[in-house]
Amino acid sequence: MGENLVYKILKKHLVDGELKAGNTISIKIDNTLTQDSTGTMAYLQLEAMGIKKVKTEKSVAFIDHNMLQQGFENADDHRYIQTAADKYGIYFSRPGNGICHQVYLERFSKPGNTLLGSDSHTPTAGGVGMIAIGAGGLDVALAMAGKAYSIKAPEVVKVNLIGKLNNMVASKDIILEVLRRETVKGGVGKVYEYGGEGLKYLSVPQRATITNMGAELGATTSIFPSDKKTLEFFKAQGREDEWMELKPDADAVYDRVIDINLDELVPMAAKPHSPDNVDTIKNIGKIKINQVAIGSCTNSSYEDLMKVAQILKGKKVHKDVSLVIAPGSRQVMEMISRNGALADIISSGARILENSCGPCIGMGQSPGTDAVSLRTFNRNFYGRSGTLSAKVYLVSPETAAVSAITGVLTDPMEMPVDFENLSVDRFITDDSMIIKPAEDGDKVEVERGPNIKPFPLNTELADSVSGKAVLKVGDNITTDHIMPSNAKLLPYRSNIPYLSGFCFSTIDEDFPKRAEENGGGFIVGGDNYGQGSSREHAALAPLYLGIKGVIVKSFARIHKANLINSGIIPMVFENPDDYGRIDQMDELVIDDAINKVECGKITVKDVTKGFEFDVIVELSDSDVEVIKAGGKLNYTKKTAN
Ligand code: MIC
Ligand code: SF4
Repeated sequence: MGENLVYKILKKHLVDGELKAGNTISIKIDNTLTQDSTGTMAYLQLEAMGIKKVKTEKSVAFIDHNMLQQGFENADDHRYIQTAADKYGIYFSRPGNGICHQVYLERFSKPGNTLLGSDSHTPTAGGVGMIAIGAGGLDVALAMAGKAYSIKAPEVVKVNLIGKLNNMVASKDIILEVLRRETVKGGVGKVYEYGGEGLKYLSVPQRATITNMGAELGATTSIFPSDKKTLEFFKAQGREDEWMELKPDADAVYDRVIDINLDELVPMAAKPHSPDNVDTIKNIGKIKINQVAIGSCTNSSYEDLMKVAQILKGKKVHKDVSLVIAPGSRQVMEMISRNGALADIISSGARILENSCGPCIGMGQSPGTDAVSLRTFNRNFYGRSGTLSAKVYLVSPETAAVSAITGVLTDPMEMPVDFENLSVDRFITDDSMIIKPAEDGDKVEVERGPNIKPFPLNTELADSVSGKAVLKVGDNITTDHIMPSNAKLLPYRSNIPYLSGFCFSTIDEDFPKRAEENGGGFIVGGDNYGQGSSREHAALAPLYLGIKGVIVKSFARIHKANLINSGIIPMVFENPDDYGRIDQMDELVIDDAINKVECGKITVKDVTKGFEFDVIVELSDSDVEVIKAGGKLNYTKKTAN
């Protein structure tokens, strides 16, 4: 039986466990990445581990999220990360060099390697054949300290690409189609491996759009083979010595195969407020738009911006539309400035932002009240843009640029352009904004601003755990609901006491006060709880407010791991109907908690209503120890002594 590409790479990196779908395995991590909004926490945790130098092949710290510097907080965090990187042997990509995933793809990616990143879109690097996984900062810090990373061996879904995309249909439309079919929770426990004859028409940046937004499926990661197209990209980046061919066996076995006929695909959009709420542009109709935003780690490559420039050339942005464009990296910005494409963009009336996440994470450019915003990004969760009443549609760069001209949502096939010069033989490669770490880290002093506060630590699991169900929420709660990010909050990512005051604030302003007044307690939720970002703040803020356990119908992968790392018990209703029997503020009690966590099933008493229900706690053996110790940092310290 032939092997698929995912299992070939996992096999090479296997440290522990049997490589069979559903089993817990641990794998060696070759590379790590962090960005600033999760990085401060990751480096504080790395420092707490007391190691001298990272043990990975290469680790990189990027600054791309918190770039507004409205106060001293961002600049202080950048300084902290830069000095910590210098001390511990980590490469540092300076603010202005670009979005972590775009720069990683261009300058650091390596086919066949494993990458763990403290950002949920780390799978972007799967576009060149890496196994690239998003995780919480603590797991990334542990990988930097040389520890293997534990995951469930995934099921592998082959996405078989047939035929060729028509002009004005984009690789964004491929991933939107996959999301339409598979949904935002369909990918949990799976890796999507792309293959088929359609591969030969897709460039690395097009592939990276797909692996990037594969995060929205809830998947562990997504991957493409490393082939001639990949070699072209590595040559153009001046890194052909880092390329190697990687492909599945001809008779490779998959758990499932889905076919996508590229010839039949048409331009699509994800409607508010979920990336899987997908329909064709034609079906949605010509709705009036107020803002168009082009950029983010999904769609800000040289190829994307060349297309945008050629659509905008000689045209003007509609008078009622604000068009903002953020190139993905300094390489992209420099290339389009030197070849004149930027001039075409500027003369259309577009507004140019710096090379960073920007509006994607609510750092500026919030739409107006009730505004419709078309974005080439990957997430349109409620409130993420910074404006609660805004309606965000996720689209391709082609759809975005064409609609910016017409002022209404427009199918780009109505305004075809014969694109040229979408690829180059040689990118401008200038790594002067990537700082190598010090040879001798001992001499480096880590600089800490007053915004950096210690992170909260849990206590050992008690034998009786009780408290009120201080919050009851529905399905598909995102980490943007749990711990919102916007220009006002992002500067406080290293200050959990402050942030916790805004926990769940977009849906229930009183939650932090209620949790504190009741000494913490439990959160009750529906399906796919914690989807989206890898931010461990969505576990640390509840921990700070005293939350002891979360009881839901199902969890998203990264958030569940972050809860475990914080020592918060992740529980899943054995019978989902019990969800309906509990009301907010019911008193819940777990007796004999330590034994129950060990055996994987807990009986919870609803004292208010006078009934009992069972919940499943699906944990690996070491996760059980982590929960008992009150979180992974406590556990790591305990096992080190
Ligand atoms: C996001 O896209 O939500 C972020 C901001 O990049 C996050 C990380 C964070 O919350 O800091 C992610 O995707 O993990
Ligand atoms: Fe940045 Fe947005 Fe990408 Fe997250 S999804 S890394 S905020 S560009």
